[in-house]
Amino acid sequence: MLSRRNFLAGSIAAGAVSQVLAQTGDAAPTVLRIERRDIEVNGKSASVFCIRQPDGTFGITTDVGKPFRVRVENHIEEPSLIHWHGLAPPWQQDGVQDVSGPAIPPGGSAEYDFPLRRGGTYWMHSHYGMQEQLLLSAPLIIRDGSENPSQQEVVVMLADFSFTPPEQILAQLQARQIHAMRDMDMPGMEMHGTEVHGTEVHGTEVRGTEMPAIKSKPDLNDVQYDAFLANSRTLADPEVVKVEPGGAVRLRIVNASSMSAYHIDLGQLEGNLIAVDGIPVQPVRGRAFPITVAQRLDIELAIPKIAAAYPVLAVLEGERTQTGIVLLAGNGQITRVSGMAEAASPPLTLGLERSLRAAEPLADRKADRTHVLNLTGSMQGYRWSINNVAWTKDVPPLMVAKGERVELVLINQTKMPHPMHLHGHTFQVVAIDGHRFAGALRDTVLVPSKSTVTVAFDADNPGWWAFHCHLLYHQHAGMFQTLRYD
Ligand SMILES: [Cu+2]
Repeated sequence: MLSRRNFLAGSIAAGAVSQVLAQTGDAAPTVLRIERRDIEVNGKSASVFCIRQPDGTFGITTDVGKPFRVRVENHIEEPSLIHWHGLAPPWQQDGVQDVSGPAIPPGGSAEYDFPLRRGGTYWMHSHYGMQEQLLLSAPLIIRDGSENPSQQEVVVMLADFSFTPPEQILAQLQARQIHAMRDMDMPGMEMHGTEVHGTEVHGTEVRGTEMPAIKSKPDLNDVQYDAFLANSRTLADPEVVKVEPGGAVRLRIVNASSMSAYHIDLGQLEGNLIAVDGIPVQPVRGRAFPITVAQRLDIELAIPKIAAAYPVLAVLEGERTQTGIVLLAGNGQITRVSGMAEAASPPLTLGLERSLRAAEPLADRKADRTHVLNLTGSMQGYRWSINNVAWTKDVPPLMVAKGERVELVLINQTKMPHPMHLHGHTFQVVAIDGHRFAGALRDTVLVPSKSTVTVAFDADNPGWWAFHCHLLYHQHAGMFQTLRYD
């Protein structure tokens, strides 16, 4: 056996995980290849990434009880690393650049092997650089036996797409902020440390905290995308999934977007929301459900007996733009669905979150430790931060101890919403703006502007774990922290 110390030292070198593997099993791993592929968006070809098996299957579908035994092969021209979003692997296999392990070099591979304790709708994505923006993500579905065999499963991966490379998008965001700083450098307009993000996205108007007129309105969508995709396609040429008239469908919706939140619009259908972030909730019936970046929704649908097309749409938060797929029952007619909803959607709220109740909540317990985390932002250089610290490897991790019940109080002091994600653990939403309740179990929670959300988790998976805003450019700019315990 490798000692833990040796293992940690070894994990700096590629191949450490496979050393451990040699001791644990010999069944052939599932191969996942990180590859380039061409897709067509708005009539133009684009080269993006993907994660697929040698037979072309995107991502992986597996079962609880089976080990997650995977070999990731890097077939692209740059290093990469895959994070298993929502799973609780040993931390060295969590796939976060600079935290849990070395990147996989071009032509290299890495092995993963850990038990799957819980079923649900998860996903995988690059946690290296900004590759996630280039669609380096895939579904990760774990069946647990609760599925209804007569129910057809439909996975919908949502993504935001830009022809502009992510590095350039970030540079533009930074340049716009600096430009805005200069514009704001005028008498009576002082900058304060936080809460100065918020230049107008579409033009030259400068907004800031000193202007009371815009205080009530959160800033949304600080990147302007060229397209929004559902299973890599726009509504100009959507994926059409054949379903049975009178049949049952389980939608597994994954918001794999880098920066964009949506309202899922089921149109004339009504659905039962049965799980969020892969974990069962007491069912909620509805036609519209919010989904922020990195979250998942499992929705059961009863397809009417009438042969028809039933679009499942995702309307961009605060905008009219929409994407989606079409469920086609029988020989129904497909009519073209516009890429624009009739009216702009509202900003996401915590209305649904407040009403969600975990099917199996955490045991009732007082917190042993509470961390108050202010979500902070500075316009200068597009620097997003936690407690005014933009993360580097030198930032001390949050301290917790094994066995503790930990609460994180997330106070959003900025004007943008932040979807906050904890690695390696599942947390429960236990308070919104001070009102306590036993909410959903999740791995990613929306913290709207000027709101406070408290989440609780049991420190039962020692290691070094990331906790960050899942908006790609916020995370990259420093709204990132870690927690670490033995
Ligand atoms: Cu953020």
